[in-house]
This record gives sequence, structure tokens and C-alpha cells, in this order.
Amino acid sequence: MAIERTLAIIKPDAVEGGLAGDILSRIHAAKFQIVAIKSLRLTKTEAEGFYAVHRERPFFGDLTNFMSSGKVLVMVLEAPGAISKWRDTMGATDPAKAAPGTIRRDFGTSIQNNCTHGSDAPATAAFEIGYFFAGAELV
Ligand code: 3AN
Repeated sequence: MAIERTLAIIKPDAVEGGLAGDILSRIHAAKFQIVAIKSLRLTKTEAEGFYAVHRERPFFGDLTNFMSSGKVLVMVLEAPGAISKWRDTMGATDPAKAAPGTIRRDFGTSIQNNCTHGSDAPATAAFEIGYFFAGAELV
């Protein structure tokens, strides 16, 4: 399987809830390499730009308010098949529907407050990685 990179975010609910260490442990256990990582707080405008694909969805305002409500950890994960592998590690968007043992099932509290983000396709990963990281941060 080809080596891929994906953009992962530990969302404000998880950072504020003290879950970042547990989630990083899961990333380590799943044998991802963390190529780059940074802590930041998104502005509302930055959150809107990141989630622009969802701007027509009814939850767009709530989602971007939530994502700009506190610190996040953004990171680039690398592994064979990293995009689908990270989505499998996170579990389904709705924690109630996520498989046992996944991050969202174990730590998420709602479809919005679901602890983590992951790119859903190669083109999305390229856009999302470029949104947060310059080339020199990814060597
Ligand atoms: P995923 O993050 O699993 O790829 P998307 O891309 O469909 O899910 O949704 C992006 C984010 O929007 C989700 N992580 C979640 O926080 C939020 N979201 C998705 N669907 C809903 C919904 N029905 N109500 C509220 N928030 C939602």
C-alpha cells in the first residue's frame, strides 16, 4: 500500500477535555509517523475557510463556532494508506455509530464534538495539509 499523508486535528472538545495525550497514544499505537504538529487557535474566518466545502450545510455556523472556540492540535500523519487508516482509527462521524475501540466512540460526545478530524480523500488531504503547513515544515 502506498505511503500517504493525511491532515488530522485534535478538536477543541478533546484539547479542553484533556484527551490530547490519549489520542496521541492511539496515533502512536496505530504506527503513524507524525510528520509535523502544531497547537493553534483558529479564528472564525480560518475555520470557515477550512470547512468551506460544508458552507451550505445547516451545521456550518455551529461547526465553525466550535472549531474556533479553543485550541486545537493540527498534525500531518504518514503511513501506508494513511487517509483511510486514520478515518478507521477515528471511527464514524457520529460517536454513537462509531465502532468499539475507535477514538470517536471512546471519547466523542456528539456528532459535532467528535474529538478529531481527518481528511477524506487525497485531494482533500493536499488542500488541508497546505492550509496549515508550509513545505519547509514537512520535510
Ligand atoms: P467527518 O469529519 O467524519 O469527515 P464530515 O466531513 O461530514 O465528517 O463533517 C465535518 C464535521 O462537521 C464533523 N467532524 C462534525 O464535527 C460536523 N458535522 C457533521 N455532520 C454534522 C451534523 N449533522 N450536525 C452537526 N455537526 C456535524
